Amino acid sequence: MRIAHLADLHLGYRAYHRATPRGVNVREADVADAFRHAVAKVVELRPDLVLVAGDVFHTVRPSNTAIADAFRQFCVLTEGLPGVPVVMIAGNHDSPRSSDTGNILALFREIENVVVVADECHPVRLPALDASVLCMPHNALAAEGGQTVAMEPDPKARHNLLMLHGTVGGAAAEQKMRYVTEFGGALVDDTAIGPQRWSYVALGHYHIATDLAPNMWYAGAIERTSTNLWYETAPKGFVLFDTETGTAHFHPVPTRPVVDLPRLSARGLSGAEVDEAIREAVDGVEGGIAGKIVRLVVADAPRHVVRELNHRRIREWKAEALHFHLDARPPEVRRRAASGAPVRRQTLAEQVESFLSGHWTPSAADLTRERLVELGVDYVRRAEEA
Ligand SMILES: [Mn+2]
Repeated sequence: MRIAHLADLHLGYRAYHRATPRGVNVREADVADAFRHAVAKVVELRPDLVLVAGDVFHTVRPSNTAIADAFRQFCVLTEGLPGVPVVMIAGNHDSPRSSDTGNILALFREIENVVVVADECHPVRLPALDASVLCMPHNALAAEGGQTVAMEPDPKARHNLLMLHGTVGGAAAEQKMRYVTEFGGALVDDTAIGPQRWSYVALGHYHIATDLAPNMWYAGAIERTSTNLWYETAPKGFVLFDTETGTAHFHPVPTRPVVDLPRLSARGLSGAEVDEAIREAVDGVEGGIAGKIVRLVVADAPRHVVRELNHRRIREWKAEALHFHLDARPPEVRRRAASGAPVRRQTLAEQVESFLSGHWTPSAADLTRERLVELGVDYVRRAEEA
């Protein structure tokens, strides 16, 4: 049996306030394009089963464009693969906290051969394939009170598959995963999974395609939509696993180029010299920066040097790229008061709190400042702990 395993589609993801000629956010269109390519490739590969391991949508309330597009593509997928089951679970991004919100993925139940498991863990039996897929969506794993879910293969099925959306812990994960986790995921230990008991384990949540065992993969996202975009240097795509040979093949899909330029140091340089170093870095990008997502970290850049930079030129690069992030960072100094007593620098959480409480103006009327401060500080603390 050949299984196409996709995850973390994040349809409806938006960033950078740029629109296509049709008025769609450029990154939303990128993600939709990546999905279209993935669907076309899956159809071409003719698998026996398609698994989608959560975060089909980026939010619990995606735009109408994203919903319509997703519906159309799942129809293309199922019409291109007559009789092939498509089993999907919900991830943390598309699982509402309150059950009365209702899950948008339920819509896909209207498509023939699509099975959606949004809230509770249960096996999906596929008699035609003599297979059983134990589905563990985010809400079931993250349920309050630490509900323990038995992860047991079905002894009556020839092929037992496990599909879950969450962070897998254990020796292989510690060695292979480049960043600790996406926020908001449930944690599952790999010893609880026991990959040797399953024909295949399809994971979702971590956005970089990673094999935690020969038959246990994170398929990774199809575009760069994680909170750690700059870590996602590896190609995006999906996994095709063959249960007969026990082998997996990663199939990349085209994505928008992301360029994280080598970090510069402005130590001891004048504004004009830093300008020149930036220009060299930008000119060195093969094929130019047009339409790309670009970051350049300039370390040890004091405020007066940043002020002196050629901002007109920087604005031109910002206009040319889809996103040009000139990340100028001040020198790390231990400031001391006149008395010589050390002055404690504000922690990042304190800086976030004071910025959001005072300097920042809410960008939308329905934002609650207190809630935002609370979330901002919480995210920073969690990142520091991680
Ligand atoms: Mn995700």
